[in-house]
Amino acid sequence: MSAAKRGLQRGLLIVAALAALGVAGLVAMQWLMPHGGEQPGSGQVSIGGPFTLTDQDGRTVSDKDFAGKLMLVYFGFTNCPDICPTGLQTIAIAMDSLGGDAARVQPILISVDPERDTPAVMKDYVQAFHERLIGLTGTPEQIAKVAREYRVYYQKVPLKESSLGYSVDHSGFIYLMDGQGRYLTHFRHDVAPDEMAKRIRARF
Ligand SMILES: [Cu+2]
Repeated sequence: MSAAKRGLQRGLLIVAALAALGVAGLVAMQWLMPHGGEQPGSGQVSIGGPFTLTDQDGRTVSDKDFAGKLMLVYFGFTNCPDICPTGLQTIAIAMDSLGGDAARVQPILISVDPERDTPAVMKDYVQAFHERLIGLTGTPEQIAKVAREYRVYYQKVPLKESSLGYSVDHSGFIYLMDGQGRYLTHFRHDVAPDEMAKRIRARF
């Protein structure tokens, strides 16, 4: 094989490898950062889906129970040190600033730590943030299913030095879904409350 041909072949291999990396990167980005999928059915990765879980009073609830309301869906867990409290505080302030229109929005916390977050534990927790906040938990399988639908990453992490035993790493987006449970937009957990309220209002 001539040196020129070998050079060309190596060049093609590098191009192919870069293309593969690019595709893998895009897939990873879509998984971790569900950006741009503003219009349902636009060909973007779909976010959300039906769920059946247990609320903080032990009742079985499904996405259908919230039909007609905008759902503000956040995944977290009650032992979360800072990310969840920040996000939930923001949701609470945004809800209050919506005034009477807050009735058109259902904020929901879904636990990514179903082993520890029983309905009773969830009840104490959600009540501390807002009277309208609903806390949902379920079997590990139910939680895995809804997390998959919402493209939420979560992973147990052992904590050697803590009596808690483990923590749960999780992605921190807050999803806004329409009255039929379809994805509208999402917020970072550190979004300003007035920004959140403004963007919710724009969807009424
Ligand atoms: Cu958290």
